[in-house]
Amino acid sequence: MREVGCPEEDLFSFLSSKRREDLGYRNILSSMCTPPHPVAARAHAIFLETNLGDPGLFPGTAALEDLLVRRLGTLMHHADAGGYATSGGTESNIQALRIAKRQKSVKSPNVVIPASSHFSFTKACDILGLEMRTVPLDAEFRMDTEAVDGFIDNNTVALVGVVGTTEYGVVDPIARLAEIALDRDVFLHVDAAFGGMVVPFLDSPVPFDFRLPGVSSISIDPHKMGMSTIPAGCLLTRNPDWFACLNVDTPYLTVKRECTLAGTRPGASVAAAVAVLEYLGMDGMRAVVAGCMENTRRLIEGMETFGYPRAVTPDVNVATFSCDRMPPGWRVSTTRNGHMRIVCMPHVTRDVVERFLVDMGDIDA
Ligand code: 0PR
Repeated sequence: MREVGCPEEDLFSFLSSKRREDLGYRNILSSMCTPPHPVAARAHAIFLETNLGDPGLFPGTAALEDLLVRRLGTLMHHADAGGYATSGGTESNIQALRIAKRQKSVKSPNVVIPASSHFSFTKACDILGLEMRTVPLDAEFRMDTEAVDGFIDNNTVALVGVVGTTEYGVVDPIARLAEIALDRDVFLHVDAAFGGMVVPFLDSPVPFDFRLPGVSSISIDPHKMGMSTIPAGCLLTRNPDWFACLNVDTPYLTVKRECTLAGTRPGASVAAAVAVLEYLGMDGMRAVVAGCMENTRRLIEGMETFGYPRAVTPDVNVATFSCDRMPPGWRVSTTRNGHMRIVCMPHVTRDVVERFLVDMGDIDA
């Protein structure tokens, strides 16, 4: 550290210069994050110093966390779901598997997950000492439910399905997984970190949530399609009491027990998440999602006109292509199978899609 502090103006010109080194979202087509909605940014600023790790000091902010859980629980067709605001999909997935592991005491626990699952499950299995059993995908990159049964045994503590896969934007056959989970008496965790804020707002959403009796828990991230500030995730459970198995004593806090993974937790991004849901409502979210899906379809159509076929028709706003050319100045990503991947987040407007297609056309010309 400096012996003597630096003048504020110098400090901020230094910080601004660093910030200018960041890429603007304008040309980023690879991200599942997006600039926060203006009401999210405004709410965030009001709650900067709030800490949900000691909720008795911030009862107003804690009530907003409860409201977030109730709103997302209702969206998932279970207003009384248990839950808390996590730092994102990774923490939600770790905590869901912790609960599942606690619920079934076996010597060599394993989890059965699709090959498409997010790498947060690799971290979760490492931390929790779980064997990760990876189920292959079908031709459309969905978990092959025919194969699932063969991977489950008496040591299986959880089955996982994904709603809106990170790389191909497809939804696993959750209804079938829920049947298998009930039949084999296994905890079913649904990773809807991305798709949880998309699928419910589609014209004809496939059921994937607590309406299916076999679904035990759901990850859903406001800091992705919920346009909140970072970090804002949420883990929901069918039974609120399930969190008790994670409790540790916190004798000197305003609460005596805590089930969260993090101790100090931001209230600002939780207020931001609530702000977006309240401001937009179902109608507003439907409009945002309809726009993203429309842009996804237009992008696919445009790319196919250039001779770059889609890898799969996605269920959410993630488009993938057989295409090895990249127009300069754009950020796209490449899946593990070598497909070009573009996430049509709210900042990827129709204009952005058209500009991208013009640039793609130019490299071909
Ligand atoms: N589950 C799914 C289905 C996800 O897609 C992700 C993240 C997670 C869990 C983990 O969520 P957190 O990152 O919130 O812990 N998916 C994105 C990805 O890995 C995250 C991301 C977002 C990466 C923006 C890059 C980026 O620029 O691609």
